[in-house]
Amino acid sequence: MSKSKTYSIGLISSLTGVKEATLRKWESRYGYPDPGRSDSGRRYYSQTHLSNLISIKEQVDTGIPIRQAISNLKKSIHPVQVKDVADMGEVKAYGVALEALKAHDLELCKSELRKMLNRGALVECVERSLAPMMVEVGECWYRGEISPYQEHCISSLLEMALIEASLKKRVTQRGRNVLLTTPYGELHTLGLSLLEIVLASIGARCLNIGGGLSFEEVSKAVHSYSVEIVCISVSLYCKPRITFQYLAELRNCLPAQVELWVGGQGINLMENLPDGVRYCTTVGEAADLYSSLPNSYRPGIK
Ligand code: B12
Repeated sequence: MSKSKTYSIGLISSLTGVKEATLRKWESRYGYPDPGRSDSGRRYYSQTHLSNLISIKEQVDTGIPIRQAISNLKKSIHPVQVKDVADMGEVKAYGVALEALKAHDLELCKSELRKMLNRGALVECVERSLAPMMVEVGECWYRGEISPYQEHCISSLLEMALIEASLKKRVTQRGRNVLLTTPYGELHTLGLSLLEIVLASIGARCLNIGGGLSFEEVSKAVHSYSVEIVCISVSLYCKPRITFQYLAELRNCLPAQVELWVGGQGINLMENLPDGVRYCTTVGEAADLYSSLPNSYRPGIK
């Protein structure tokens, strides 16, 4: 049977900044969060719990009493589309790569990444193997199975494997100009690289400017390269309120005809998005959207 992505109480506490004891207290006093229990009685939390708890914590931080924050949540219809990060029951393709990383066998790790990228459809590989693998890397670090330097190693091995694969799979890029970046100060750029390889494979002319630039810089790049679509990747590191502000300001700087798409796990933590910003739950969805844009939509390309 397939099983959705779940989080332990420790990981939930680290991701939300709410102490484990406080989570248990809220549960017994206010009935929320309402985690599932494993056979051995350990609490496990869903992606929905994670996004709701981030929202509760934000409200509490602004002085709203916890009882009210929880009742607000129960009353509200949560507009965020919560997706399961991966169907962990089926995702096995990256197992060897992770074991090789843990055993310091970087050659094996590298060749496994290459194999994954050469096997089957690219979108499937990204969505079912590579992105879930990186999420699992985070959990391995959390459980103390790998050190931060190993997280850095696998990130750069994956970047290299993606570059190699995109050189091999190169198709003629006659499509739209797409700029890829992350919000200001955000250095989690692998989501961009994964999106880039998929969009480039269907002809998009991708300009991946990496992460951490201000929206003024992004906006300058958009003008200089006649960009038609701006893609922003938002990781769990991004604070929802700051990301909202960034996206709203960026939207304001961009010409109206330029599409602004967002994706990444961090979007699941946001209650809403500014007007004119489109959420793509997966790289596959972005590829479909890209292919469905009307031809008449295109502004002049340099
Ligand atoms: C790899 C990694 C790093 C690497 C990043 C390397 C790189 N080049 O990206 C390194 C080691 C550098 C790093 C640094 C840090 N990290 Co880090 N990192 C991770 C890790 C393990 C994986 C991130 C990742 O690549 N995810 C996979 C992405 C690709 O998946 P995804 O978001 O679901 O995206 C998919 C789709 O949504 C789509 N997509 C993504 N974006 C977009 C955009 C559009 C438009 C579309 C259409 C689609 C799309 O494509 C993907 C494929 O399907 C996460 C763990 C986690 N659970 O995320 C921690 C994590 C994000 N990091 C974390 C932290 C704390 C840090 C550091 C602060 C650590 C430190 N003390 O220095 C720094 C922060 C750096 C910064 N300023 O940004 C925390 C954040 C928690 C928090 N609430 O703050 C996490 C969650 C780890 C944890 N469990 O605590 N990190």
